[in-house]
Amino acid sequence: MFIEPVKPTGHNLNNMAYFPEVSGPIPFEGRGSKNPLAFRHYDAHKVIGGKTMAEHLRFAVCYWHTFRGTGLDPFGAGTMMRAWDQAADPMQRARDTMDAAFEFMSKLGVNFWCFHDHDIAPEDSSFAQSTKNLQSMVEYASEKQADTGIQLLWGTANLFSHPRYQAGAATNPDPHGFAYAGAQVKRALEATQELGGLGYVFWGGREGYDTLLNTDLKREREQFARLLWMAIDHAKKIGFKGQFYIEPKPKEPTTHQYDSNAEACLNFLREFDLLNHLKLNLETNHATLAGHSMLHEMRVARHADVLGSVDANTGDELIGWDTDQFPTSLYLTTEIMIEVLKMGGFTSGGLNFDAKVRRQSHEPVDLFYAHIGGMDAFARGLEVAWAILEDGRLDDFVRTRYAEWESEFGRKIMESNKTLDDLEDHVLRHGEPERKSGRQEMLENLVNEFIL
Ligand code: XUL
Ligand code: CO
Repeated sequence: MFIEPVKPTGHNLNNMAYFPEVSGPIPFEGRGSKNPLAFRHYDAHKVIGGKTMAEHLRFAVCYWHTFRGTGLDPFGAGTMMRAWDQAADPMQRARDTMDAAFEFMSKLGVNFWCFHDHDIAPEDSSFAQSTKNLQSMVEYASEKQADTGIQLLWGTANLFSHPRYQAGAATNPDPHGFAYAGAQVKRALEATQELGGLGYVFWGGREGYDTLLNTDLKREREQFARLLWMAIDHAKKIGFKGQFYIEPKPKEPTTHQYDSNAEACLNFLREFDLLNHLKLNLETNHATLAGHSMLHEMRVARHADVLGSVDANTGDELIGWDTDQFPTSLYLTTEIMIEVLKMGGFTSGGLNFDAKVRRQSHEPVDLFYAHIGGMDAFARGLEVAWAILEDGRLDDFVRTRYAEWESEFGRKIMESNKTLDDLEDHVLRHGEPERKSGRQEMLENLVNEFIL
């Protein structure tokens, strides 16, 4: 079922102070516009194939990078100017941050957001107090959602930052560590439900190992599956109907992460009978780290019916780590949107900008430039993808390339009506197969025909 998004404009813009450069909402001005605070391609109401751009793209802003990211890197301190992160009291800071978040999202004109439990509410001296903080911030967020019409795409628990998870969360060698993770998942899931969240993500940042010398890999994978099952059971108990996702990533911070790529996730989900309960939330920079293109990951997931949602970002060609940059390549966004269109569009999922501005882009207004660029790149990618699919030559080429498999001989092989003896007989009668060009360059030109 397609979930009707709220109108992208008309949000309540009263009381907004953190982004004075933008009186909002960001307007659509079209291709010729030279205004850096306007969309050139993203026209929320433009209809493509019976759905508006807003309905196709389902943009979400991520809370962690956008409002909590400091610009800290392994070599230097935070750089970001963030007026909402100044109050001495952590709960006041949390409320200020949420004010800034909803001001930003309203002005940008997105319909969805995503968060980790401790993005929105500070961890405190005890689990009970941390839970109170979370509940209080969920109430605050609930009001903001009602005021603006912005919906929660998904929630999650941060099971990787605190030192207690240094040896893993679900995959901790100590069941006490596992219990802490489970308790956190329970509360994060309940928070997600209370906010009407459409999904819940598991990203196994510490669910892997640094060295096999100290690791019982078999047991850890079983533990990971156990926690997922416990979450599914709890969802049933509390009536949470949202979609669960697992987000593949091969490494960083661990040397090896168990949910390393789409195919490894599929194997894991099948092995532990979880395939009916979780879909994949795919992220471009994670695909890159796994040595795959995002297109590969998307295609694998789509064919297995587990393509759920996308963390929209990109890596850097020269830096080997997860730089989480905003996506600007039209090739990338076109490829992603081809897969989304081919699966019939998002249902519970969307495009979540799990991306951060560069350390030198430290002013709040840079957050607007970053998201506007990403949204425009995806809007144009959607148009190009739609045009390529409508044109049909790309699909036709692939169909023709495999056409012989529809012949009687090809069909019989696949229907198990042929043996190796029959194949030898075929070769003896027909000799060498004819070689046909794969036409890669011609097809690359065809894609360019639509992008340029
Ligand atoms: C980390 C990452 C996470 C998940 C949510 O690489 O992508 O932010 O998306 O935990
Ligand atoms: Co992510």
